[in-house]
Amino acid sequence: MEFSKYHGLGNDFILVDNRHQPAPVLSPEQAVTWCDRHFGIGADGVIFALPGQGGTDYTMRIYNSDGSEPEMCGNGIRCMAKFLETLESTDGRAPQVPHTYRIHTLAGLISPTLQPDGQVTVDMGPPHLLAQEIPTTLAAAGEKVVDLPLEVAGQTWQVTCVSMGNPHCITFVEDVEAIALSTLGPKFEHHGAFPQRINTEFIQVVRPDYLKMRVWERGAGITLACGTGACASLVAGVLNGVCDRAATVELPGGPLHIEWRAADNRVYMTGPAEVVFSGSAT
Ligand code: ZDP
Repeated sequence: MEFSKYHGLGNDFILVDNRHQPAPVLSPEQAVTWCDRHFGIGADGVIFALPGQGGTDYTMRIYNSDGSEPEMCGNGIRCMAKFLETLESTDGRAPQVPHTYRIHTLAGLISPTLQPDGQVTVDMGPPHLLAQEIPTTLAAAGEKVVDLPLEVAGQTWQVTCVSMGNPHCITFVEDVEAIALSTLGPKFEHHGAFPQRINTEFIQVVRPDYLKMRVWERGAGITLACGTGACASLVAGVLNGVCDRAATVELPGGPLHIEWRAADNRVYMTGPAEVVFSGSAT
């Protein structure tokens, strides 16, 4: 089976041309094997480019490296836009850049735009802030979770929760380097307050327009970058009054530009996506 390996700031994915079958051609178990960094190809997830539905150009499905299926993936959808550009070019119908794809995801319609400089800007849609939309039991249904206490590992953390289609819990800290991510991450991920588990971001506000982030991803653990997490973190920063509506979010793998526009309540993410290699696997 043919595949291509991509990364967005070191958050790496195996992309599969699934345009001619209605369902992913790999099982979640096969995806786990492919993602293994020692016994497989190695990746944080597998992404399938499927036929569109409901008037969209394509559908994106993704499995995490543990085989679970998230609703959305910000770095992954930038990779998918570049992958589609290559597939269409091979078919002799290269898109004219700038070009916007309409992509159906489990988080609804998401629109990445190929930019002339090679970066991809994604209209990530509006953030969802109500407790039941995260989902979390940290507040009553209909209420937001902004700067509320959460007990993890014998400590009280002040957390803010944001859904970008997938769930995120954000904590602002003095120094992200001082956070014991590999021990704290799983405790947040599996905390009883999050019935669908949770992606966890620790954020250091360097300046109102510059945030530093480290992430523990649901189903994937420590990754070098998380697009939905960077978007959720900027929204959390605005809700807490600690950052501007547009900022650079520095991840271990590099910077993303994030903007939560007041005019339309939507979040826009701009960043790179690169092909690494293509191959075939069994
Ligand atoms: O929500 C989840 O289970 C995440 N692990 C999905 C992947 C998110 C990602 N890192 C991103 O960039 O948004 C790919």
